[in-house]
Formats: sequence, C-alpha cells, structure tokens
Amino acid sequence: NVEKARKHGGSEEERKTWFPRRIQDLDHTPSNTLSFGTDLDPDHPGFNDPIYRKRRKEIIEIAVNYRHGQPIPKVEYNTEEVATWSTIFRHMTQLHPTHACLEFNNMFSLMVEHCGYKENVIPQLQDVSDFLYSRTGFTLRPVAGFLSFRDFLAGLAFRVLHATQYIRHSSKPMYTPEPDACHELLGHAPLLADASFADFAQQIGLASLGVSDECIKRLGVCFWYTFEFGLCRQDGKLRAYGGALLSSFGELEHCFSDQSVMKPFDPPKTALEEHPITKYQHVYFVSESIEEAKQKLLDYTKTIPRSFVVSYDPSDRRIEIINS
Ligand code: NLE
Ligand code: FE2
Repeated sequence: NVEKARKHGGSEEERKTWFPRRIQDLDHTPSNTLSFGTDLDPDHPGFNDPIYRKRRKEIIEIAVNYRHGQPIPKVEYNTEEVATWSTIFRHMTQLHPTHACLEFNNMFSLMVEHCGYKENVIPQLQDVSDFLYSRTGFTLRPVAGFLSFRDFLAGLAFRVLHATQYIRHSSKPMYTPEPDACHELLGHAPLLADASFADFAQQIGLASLGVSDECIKRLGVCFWYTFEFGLCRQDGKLRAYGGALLSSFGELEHCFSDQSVMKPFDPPKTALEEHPITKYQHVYFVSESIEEAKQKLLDYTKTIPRSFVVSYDPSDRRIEIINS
C-alpha cells in the first residue's frame, strides 16, 4: 500500500524522499496543499469573503475525491466566475502578441481552434487534458490548491500538470497569489502543447524524484523562475514564457516596466534566490531562448546527487529506476 509506505515505511529520510513510480501513485501525492491563512498570507483577496470560500471549497471537493483514470468532472461556472475569466482573457490576449514568446502564441491559436478558448466560456479541464494528451502526452489532474515543490514536480515527471479548477476572487482579476483555473488554462496549458516545452517540463520533474529536501528547494526555485516566471529573448525583444506571468496582466505589466530587475538565468545562482509566493517577484531571470534555459537546467540537474538514474516509460506511464 503506497500511502502506508509513504506515511509509515522506512526511515524518516525514506519517507521524505518517497516518490510515485506509477501514474496511479499520484493518488497518494497531493496530501499537503498550502492553504491561505496558514501557509499563504491572509491578505488573499478571498480570505474574508465567506461566499467565495464556500464556493472554492465546493470545487476543490472534486480534486479531493479524484482518482487517477476518472474523467475530471465538469464545473458549471457561475456568472461571476465567467465574468472574471472574461476580464482576464481580454487583457491577456491583448498582451500576449507583444509580451509572450512565439511558441506560446502559436500554441494559443491551437487552443482557440481545438479547445474552444474564448472570452465568454471557461474551458473544462478534461477537454484541455484530452487535447494536450493528443499533442504531447501531457494530462491535467485536478488539485485542491498550491502544492509543495516536491509534489508538483513529481507530477511533471509523469507529464501530469496538477491543475486547480476554481476561479480567483472577482475583486482582483489582475493578480492572485494562488493558482486558479485561469492561471492553469491561460498560463500553462498552451506551452504544454508544444513538444519541446513539454520535454523541458518533464525533465525538471524527473530530476526531482527522490532527491533531498535541500535539492528540491533549489530545483524548485529554478522551476519557479522558468516554468512560472521565465523570460527569454526573441528577435532582440524580451518575451515571457512563464505561466504565472502569462496569466496575470498585473504582474506581466509590472515585469515589463522599468520597476523590475532582470538577471541572466544561471541555475546554480538562481537556485539560491528567494521566491516570494504572494507578491510580485523582485527579480526575473532571462535566457537567450527557451532552448538555452532547457540546456542550462539539464546541466544543473546533472549536479544534483542521486544514487540512481530514472527513466520514464510513456506507454505505461511508469518510472524505471536503475541503481548506479
Ligand atoms: N499570480 C498568478 C496569476 O495571477 O495568474 C498565479 C500564480 C500561481 C503560481
Ligand atoms: Fe503554475
């Protein structure tokens, strides 16, 4: 029993570094999502709104009860939620052509064509998951909130994006500290339809399996400043590829203003940075291209100590381990 092994088996170090070996094992992974009030600042825009909290709780029930292999239940979003999506959709699609990388914009057109992305309808996770699977083998799995780096990265190893399904509070469409469905669908999903980016995401995930807490933290921060907040140059211009920038018109504009600090992405150094969760980032990291970020990160993962090598079997969605 996997859950038992995770909670009670072996030494403390073994329990900490436990990792899923089959995609079904992800049923035992997302046990500890950060919650606002305890782990996230109580300045969360929904913290003092009991109606919002009730609705959010209703939607996260889907994630709590979800087991691998089940279709993701559809959510009937209410008028307020759709209005929030529309506001974000309008702003983001205005900014994407000049602020997002080419790969993202190309994939976004596919999302419009195949997943019905539009202003007045919130796409359903299952539909987007099916499309991503057909493109790159990625699927979405509903999750109740902010996951630890260890658990989130373990999902990526299996080409699984843990995706929230609730919508941010209507009072602050431009920025939310928590992931929400707008962030997953507008920020992450498009690039996961791109084969090379999907490899990049899985590569970070595979490198995370079974490594120490300290190494997870460093790899997690590199993930944060690429997958979530990464920037690159294209035709001499700065372009965002990080999902948390591509779903937040507040932070995207802040990032491109003269208020922000940019440094070159350099994993051994970037790994040691702070990574604020509930505020705009103090600093962003720029690569010459997504390919360059991918290569630098791959080189960095080779320096992370681990007594075994992992490989992924896509037909079985299982991790093979070779002791070295
Ligand atoms: N700040 C992002 C947004 O408003 O879309 C979400 C961040 C999730 C890590
Ligand atoms: Fe995210």
